[in-house]
Parts: sequence; C-alpha cells; structure tokens
Amino acid sequence: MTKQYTPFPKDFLWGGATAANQIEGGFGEGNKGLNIADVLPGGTERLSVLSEPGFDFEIDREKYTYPNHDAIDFYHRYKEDIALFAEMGFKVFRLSIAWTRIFPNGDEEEPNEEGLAFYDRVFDELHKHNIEPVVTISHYEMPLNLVKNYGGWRSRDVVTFFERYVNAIFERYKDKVKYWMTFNEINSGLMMPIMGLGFSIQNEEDKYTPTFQAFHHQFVASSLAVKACHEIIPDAQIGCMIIYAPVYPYDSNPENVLHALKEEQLFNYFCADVQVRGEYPAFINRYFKENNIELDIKDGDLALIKEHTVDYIGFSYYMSRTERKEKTNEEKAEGNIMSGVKNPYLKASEWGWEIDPTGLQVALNQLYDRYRLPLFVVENGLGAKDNVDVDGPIQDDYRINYLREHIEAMGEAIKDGVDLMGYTAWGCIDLVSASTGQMSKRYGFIYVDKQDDGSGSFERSRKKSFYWYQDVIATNGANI
Ligand code: BGP
Repeated sequence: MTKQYTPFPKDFLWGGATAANQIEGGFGEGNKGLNIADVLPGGTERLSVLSEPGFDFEIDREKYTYPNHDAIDFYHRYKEDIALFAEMGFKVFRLSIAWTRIFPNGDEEEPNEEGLAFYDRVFDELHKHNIEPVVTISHYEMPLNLVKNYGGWRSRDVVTFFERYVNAIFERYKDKVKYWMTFNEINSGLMMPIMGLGFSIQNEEDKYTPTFQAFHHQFVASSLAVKACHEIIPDAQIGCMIIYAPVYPYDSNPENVLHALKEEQLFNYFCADVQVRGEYPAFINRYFKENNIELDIKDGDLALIKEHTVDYIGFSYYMSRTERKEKTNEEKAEGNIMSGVKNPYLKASEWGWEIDPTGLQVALNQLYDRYRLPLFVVENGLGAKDNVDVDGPIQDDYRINYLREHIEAMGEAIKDGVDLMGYTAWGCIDLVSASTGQMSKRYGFIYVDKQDDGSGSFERSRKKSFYWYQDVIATNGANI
C-alpha cells in the first residue's frame, strides 16, 4: 500500500469533546450538588433565560423540563461510550469535571469522595483503552450555592473556593490527567454571563464594572490553577479555552474595518491576552475609561497573572462573524451566537450558524501569529437534526462534509506553519445542546435515543460519520 500524504503530525491528538452537564445525568447521585445547568430550562425558554436580564436561578418544576438531569446518562453508561470512542480510534477524550460532584455547594472545606471516585473510574476506563483525558475544569456549571449566596464570579471568595477545588482534583488525578483547561469559552461571559460568569445581568450597569470584576477574578483563579498544576503535575500542560470567531469587516469601508477590529479585540483577544501574555492589553484601557469600569485589583494579582500563563490555547470554532458599523435589522445574522451581519458568501446551519471552514484556517493563523503557543481545536462541529428512519446507520453526509472541510482547513493551517496539537470534534456522542437545552440539535458520530420531550431508550448506535471519522483517525487525516 502506498503511503498517503498527510499534513498532520504523527502524534496529533484526534478525539471528541463533551461537557459534564451535557452528558452525565446522574442528577443528585453520588452527593452531587446543584449547579447552574441544573436549573436552566430546555427549549425556547432557555434562549430567553440566557439572553434576557433577571434570571432568578430557581428550579421551576411545574413549568420546565430539565434535560440536563438525565442528559444521556453517561454517569451510568460511560464504559459503553468509552468503548465506542476507542473503536473510533480516539487518542484523547475531552470531558469536564462537574465542580458540584467534588464540592457539592462549592464552599465546603473537604471534597466529596463519591464524586472524586466517579472520575477515577472514568479516567481508568479511558486509560484501559489508551485514550488520554483532556479535562475542562469548569464548563458552564458553577455550584448554585456560589451563584445565589456569593454572586458568582463577582465575589472574590469564589477564587478561594476554586483554588480549593483545583488543588483537590490535581492532587487526586495527578497520575491520570496530563491535559487540562481552566474555563470553557471564558470570553462567553461577554454574551452569556449566566453560563460564563455565574450571574444574571439585572440592568445595563451590570455589563460593565461587575462583569469585568468577575473576569478579573477568573483571571486570578486561572493563574492560581496554572501555578498549582505546574507544581503538582510538572509533566502536565494546562491551557485556556476561548470561543474564537474571526471578525470580518463587511466591506473595505475603513469605518467598518475599524469596527470589526474593535469587536475582534474585545471578544477574541481580551481574555486570551491576559491568560497567554499575562497582562491586560493596552486596548482595554480606553474601553474601561469610556464605560466607567473600575476594577478592584488586589496587591499581587497582576504579578500572579504575569507569572503563571497558560501552556497552550484551546479554542472552539463554529463560525466566523461579519461586522459593519451601522446595522439594519434585515442584515443581522440571526442564528449566530454573536451579533453581526449576514455574510453573503456563507451558508448557514439549520440553526443559522454560518458555516465557514476557511475561517478556521484564518483563526489558526491569527492565533498562532499573535501568541506563538501550540493551539488545540477543542470544539468544532455541525448541529443538525438526524433522520433515524433508514435501514442501517443514519446517513449523516451533511456532518461528514462539514467536518471534512474543517479538517482540511486545519491541514492547510499546519502547512502554513501553525503548531496544532489536536482536534476534538464537539459532541462526539449526541448530547444536550447548551443553547437550546434540547437533544434534537445533534453533533454526534454516535446517535443516542433520547428525544426533546425526555422520551427514548438511551440506546447508542453508530452513524455513517462514525465509520468515516474512524478512517480519518486511522490514516492520520490522509483519508478524508
Ligand atoms: C459551545 C459550548 C458547548 C457546546 C457548543 C455547541 O459554545 O462550549 O458546551 O454546547 O457550543 O453549542 P450548542 O449546544 O448550543 O449547539
């Protein structure tokens, strides 16, 4: 057999990605405490909760169904799922630890042994199949007690609780986990503070000083985590994790170019600059001044941030974003998570997310040029409805096409000289969608029989894309 050319390095980390609250279920089991995801409703209510001010973080059992309470029951079925990942040839599996399994209320002195033991079992199972875990420490699921009684990340106390949590997990899993990430999509706090920063905006004012104070606390917490990780697990790598959507100016009007640049600075680079370069970027001073943002920065914070920066940059890539200074309503790209106008060159997914594989090559080049650190694409994928009404595997060619084009774009970026560590396709097994709280927006190579109304057997089955991705990994990206 002739050896096919592949741009991917031989130790490239192929795999898939998930988050605890979107797969585990096991609601209340093993002494797990309540977290934000446990009180987020599903369906259209979820989007309004995430986008409108004044959510009260109460469980309303009369009114809502809570998809995250069973999710896909990974809590009980992890062995079967990990065996399927192994069959696809995964080198890595990205998952998150639920903070509330380890510290059910967030502010206890001692960790919960049952929670620690659960992840021991999961990591052992992964290692049995030669799969390395890539662990997100906090993925949209702050303990509810910290939200309600402390005000989420606005409180400095939370930094202390987080430090306790990371120390407990680094000590416990130091021999089992070598890839870590601090906060999932940390910059998402700018558009979804409930998930990213653990509080609900009440008024316009909250978007400024309280929001950026919460970010500051996360930056301090992130540096403390990096410091502890390097001390406790010297052979581990710990990264940040951002949403990255390159911002294109709508046209060559310099006003639009400048506007796109400003959006890019604030959204794409603000958090990463602090976590990677170890300092607040120059551009943020003007934004702070113009919005009367004054931060309470304690002695030693800036030195800590400077000294303990991340080892790599993890990022999610779903779409690019196009900006013009003056927008009309018709031009808005409705489905995109971020504001922006429709890009006339791009098609969109069923949820209106604009599909732009070339944008991934742009993103990889931009990030590598700016930071010169290894990059890791830790989320990417197509949310789509699958048709189960077929003989044999679900024919998800749309998913294969999307992933193929994005993997090709990564190959091109590697040829451009970008140092790319790996790729974990989002929702490698169908899971609860973060923005809709529903099952019908599916990303997986593995179908899970669970429906939006909560019905279904939880049975797993392989889609066409399962076999395709298996071949991609087996040939290190040569057969796509
Ligand atoms: C990212 C989140 C994930 C995930 C993904 C897809 O922003 O980190 O948790 O859910 O987006 O989004 P959705 O589930 O809304 O389609």
